[in-house]
Amino acid sequence: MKLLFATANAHKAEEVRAILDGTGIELTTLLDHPELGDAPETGDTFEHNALEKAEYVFAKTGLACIADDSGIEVDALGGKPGVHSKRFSPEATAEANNALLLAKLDGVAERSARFRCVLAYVGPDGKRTVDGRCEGRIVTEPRGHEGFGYDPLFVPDEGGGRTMAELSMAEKNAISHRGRAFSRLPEILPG
Ligand code: ITT
Repeated sequence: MKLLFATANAHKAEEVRAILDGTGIELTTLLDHPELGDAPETGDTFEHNALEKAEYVFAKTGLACIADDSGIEVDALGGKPGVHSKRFSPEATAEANNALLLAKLDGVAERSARFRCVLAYVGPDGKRTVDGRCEGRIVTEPRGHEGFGYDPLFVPDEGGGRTMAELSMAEKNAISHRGRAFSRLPEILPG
């Protein structure tokens, strides 16, 4: 089956291709289709934004589409940055986002957090979502060079004390919010 994944994030696409390896599902992404432009994400929830991205691309192509909206929720910050994870800092780079998060948690002992991912399918037969999460905590110094985004700051409960950025992609996919959401992809595909 062919699916158009409404993402322009090359790291996400690489992770998801690895998760779906061997399933017979073939993905193209917005990086393969620059003519489709950027998918909008204007909502206050992961679910709204995941559906919005997939609906945008489905409306333009008529093809079966999926999208993932994801981010990190930090309990001491009332769940921020959440849906605004990508643009947490004015610079909106991973380095600046991570530096801002560490600054906001300076001296804070309660460092629990979670990654969340909502995966949406939109196709000729309708629209459906599933989600995945990964619980953990924020460290005080970045560690590791794998992955992307907030991975160097996040120690998953199941990672043996390593940050997400110290896990291989296969190890990350086995426990991550995205790995968990995409393991449920068959639930939302046409029967
Ligand atoms: P698309 O919308 O094009 O898919 P994006 O990067 O904008 O790509 P999101 O809107 O879902 O994706 O924002 C997710 C942000 O949350 C992302 O830019 C990272 O800052 C963070 N994030 C999400 N998943 C992550 C992961 O697995 N590891 C580290 N950071 C992650």
